[in-house]
Amino acid sequence: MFGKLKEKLTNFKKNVSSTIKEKLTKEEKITKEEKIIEAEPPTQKVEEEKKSIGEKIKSLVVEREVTITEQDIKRPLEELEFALLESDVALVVVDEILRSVKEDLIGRERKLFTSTGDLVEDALKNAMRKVLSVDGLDFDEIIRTSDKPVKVLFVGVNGTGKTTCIAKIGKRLKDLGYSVVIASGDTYRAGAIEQIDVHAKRLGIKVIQHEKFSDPAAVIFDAVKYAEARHIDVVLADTAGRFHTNVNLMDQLKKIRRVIDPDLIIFVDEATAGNDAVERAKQFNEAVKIDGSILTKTDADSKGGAALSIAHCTSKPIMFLGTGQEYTDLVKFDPEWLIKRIFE
Ligand SMILES: Nc1nc2c(ncn2[C@@H]2O[C@H](COP(=O)(O)OP(=O)(O)OP(=O)(O)O)[C@@H](O)[C@H]2O)c(=O)[nH]1
Ligand SMILES: [Mg+2]
Repeated sequence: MFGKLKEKLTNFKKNVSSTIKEKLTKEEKITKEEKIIEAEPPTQKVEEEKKSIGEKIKSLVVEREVTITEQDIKRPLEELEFALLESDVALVVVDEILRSVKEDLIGRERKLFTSTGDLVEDALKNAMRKVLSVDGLDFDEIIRTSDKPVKVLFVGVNGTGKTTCIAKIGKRLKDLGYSVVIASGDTYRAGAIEQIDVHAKRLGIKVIQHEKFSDPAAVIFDAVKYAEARHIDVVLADTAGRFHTNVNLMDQLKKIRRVIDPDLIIFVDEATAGNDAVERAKQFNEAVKIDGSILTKTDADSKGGAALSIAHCTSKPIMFLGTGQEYTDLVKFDPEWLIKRIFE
């Protein structure tokens, strides 16, 4: 997960560290030269002096601090910018990360025994915290506090993992003690009704389904009525994959939203889609106003760009990450968890 991003950030750390090391060495050299000039007369003593000079310089420099200047990190920052763009991090997020890292590092005084790498890592982590943390709803809090049944609608383009997410979340909610019903709202794709049926049977969750090509709003409406009548806690509503460019299908989604009035609309996309996923999230947010995102297939994503960008670009939190094909491959999103993953 995020292997390439990790590698690129490590390079940035190395670059800044070596720049600062060079700077220190230069200063040490100057000190050394000063010391040699002082060392008079040029006898055998000078040789001894030279040998132990390293030790002496060390103690001199220990007291010294090296200040990181804008010039020191100019090149490494340019390389970082390129690396982040290459990792599919959205432009605004790249700018925000660079701004934050710069602000944190420039003017920082690095004592000899503090590692530059640690300083840089802290600055990067801090920048990531800023772009990953947005105000928003906590999934579990919504489920706990909303009037029942809580209606959750899953939207997104084709094949991103919506149905699998519903199964995973259905299991998670059941394990937490909630009762769940699934609305088979993808009445369009061949095999979609059967697919969710298989998941639901395995998990022991009731599914409400209609005929193929029937109105998805009607199916989801029925599922809500079913849940209301039986005091079921949560309705998880599947929808057919659709592109934000398809006006008719987006209108259909707006109709579903009108009819159902969901408590949560969750946009699902695959982390591997990078910038595309972020752009789509923005479009879906404009069309139906999403409450958060789920990024799937993070197990196959080495770039990490979508994970770093999607919350900042939609101002809506990432709620979960899909980390594989098993029902348990679902991680509740926490910026610290992701940051740890990137730097561990
Ligand atoms: N590796 C991996 N595969 C996943 C993950 N989530 C879903 N998948 C796979 O992605 C494929 C598509 O998943 P679906 O859940 O059918 O996607 P969908 O968005 O419902 O697709 P449509 O209904 O066709 O729009 C399936 O083969 C899933 O097993 C994940 O987190 N990791
Ligand atoms: Mg589906």
